[in-house]
Amino acid sequence: MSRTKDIPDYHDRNKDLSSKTRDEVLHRAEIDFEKFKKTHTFKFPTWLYGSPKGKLFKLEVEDCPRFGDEAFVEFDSARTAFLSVDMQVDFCGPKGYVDIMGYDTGLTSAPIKSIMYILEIIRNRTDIKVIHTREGHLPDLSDAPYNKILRSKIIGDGVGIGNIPKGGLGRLLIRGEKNWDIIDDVYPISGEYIVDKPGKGAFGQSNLPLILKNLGITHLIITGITTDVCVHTIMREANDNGYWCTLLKDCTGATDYDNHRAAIRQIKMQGGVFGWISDSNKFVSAIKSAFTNESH
Ligand code: C5J
Repeated sequence: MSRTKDIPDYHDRNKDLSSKTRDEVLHRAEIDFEKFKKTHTFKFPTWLYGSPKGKLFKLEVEDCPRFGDEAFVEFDSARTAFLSVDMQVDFCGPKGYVDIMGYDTGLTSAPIKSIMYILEIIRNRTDIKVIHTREGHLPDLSDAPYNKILRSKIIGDGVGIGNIPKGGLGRLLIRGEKNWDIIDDVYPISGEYIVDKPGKGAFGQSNLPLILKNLGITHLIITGITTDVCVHTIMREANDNGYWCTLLKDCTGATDYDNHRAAIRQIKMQGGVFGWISDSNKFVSAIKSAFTNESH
């Protein structure tokens, strides 16, 4: 890829790391490994990102590095984003896409209360950035792969992406329709970011990477639906791009409970193959002790 002096390289997501020598990175990994053995904490890497700009908070994570172990992750609040993935009527409401496919929206709406609780704390007490995503397509479906259109029509018994179900609010998964929008309970407020994406992931075909980079984000708290599809895809993409990801397990849900549990378990493998698992109570405790010195 050619670069000019005047054009910033927005795609260089590992700029911080690439400015270090390989020897330095390997040396730091040795130091941080020794620190982890003593503290069971993934310290915020100031050598990589610089001094904290907000408050440091320390979150307990589950089953790390092995099942049954307990560890902690340090976050700089100013470099942390809270992601609420696809909390749309289409995925958790009546006559939405998931409902029309015949799945139990009781499972996908289960995390709403926990997400509301966390959002209130973040909005009122912290400088953590909030980013919402929405999955959806252009009205002419020009951004929808044919395989997705066809499969959705088959599973919906003739009513798929772009169709209006009987008694429904609008065309399934189409941008601008009521069913496509985020549910009122967790609707974005002024100052928060909304990312629209045609796919399950958000790093290939949306402006999420640019927003994260421009905000200087290093760590993500991930919530939303569904655990095994969009949430997992985004977490995997973010992890591959160097973001430190933590999923709050009670703030997510899937169309099948076993899939939800398996998706959580997959993340814990290999010492945290895509990041870490925590929950809303642990997160609120961490925030409260960092921002107000009161315990949960
Ligand atoms: C799905 C999503 N399940 N938001 N989308 O198709 O997880």
